Amino acid sequence: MKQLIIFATGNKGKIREIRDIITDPDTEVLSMREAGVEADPDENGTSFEENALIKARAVADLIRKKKAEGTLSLDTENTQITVMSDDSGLVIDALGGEPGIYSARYLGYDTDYNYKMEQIMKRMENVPDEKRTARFVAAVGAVFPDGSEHVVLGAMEGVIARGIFGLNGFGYDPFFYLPEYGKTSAEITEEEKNAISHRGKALRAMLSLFDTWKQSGATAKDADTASVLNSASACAEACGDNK
Ligand code: ITT
Repeated sequence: MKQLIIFATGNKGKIREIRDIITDPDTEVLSMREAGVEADPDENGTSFEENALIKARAVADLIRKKKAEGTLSLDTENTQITVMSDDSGLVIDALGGEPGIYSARYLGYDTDYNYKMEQIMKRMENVPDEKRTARFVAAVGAVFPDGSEHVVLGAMEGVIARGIFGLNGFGYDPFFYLPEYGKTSAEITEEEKNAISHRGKALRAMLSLFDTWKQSGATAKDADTASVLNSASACAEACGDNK
């Protein structure tokens, strides 16, 4: 059986990183646009995990509907389709967890990120260095070929800088300072970022869960991956509080 992962995202920065993280040559990765199954569900969950599942479920439902209608424009013969999604954001401790699950929508979905970062830095002008801690959080959701739903979390710890540095990455990367590199996550290479990032950790955990599922032919338990996530507890706290 061929494996096809359809990623329920319209974010080009995410999909670029996801393609670099999924290195298995036997697994094809398509964005929902490439697969012709674009969904835009209301992300009305109260946590990263809920929103990730809302997105994955919406695309999986659309695939099921299109299959039933015979309008799915994909060659699905001998192919198992898995839908995955990523709901992520920046959790800043000094701002009570903001922008959190609202990171994409913060100050307007289409607002320039330099402006968003400048506004956040203004709000944090008087926050001393030691209190500028923050983390990127990603929940990767999935609907496996048997219809079972799964979600895992990953986090990357850092500090909000006092300026904007670097051209790599996307979104809030240019002011997210990584003390161990002495650089922002927009200054390290994509390879370096994927090795330590929230998305890299969560996606690798999900892929390992998926491997277990494929090998056992049964539904693996989400709890199996808990030990894989480096910052699982810190992350779960941050995500849980960020409502
Ligand atoms: P999809 O829902 O289509 O996947 P989105 O951009 O709307 O795309 P989210 O609702 O998950 O996705 O919002 C995530 C936002 O969090 C993203 O738009 C960035 O602003 C920020 N973000 C997440 N991961 C990031 C990263 O690795 N680097 C910089 N910013 C990131």
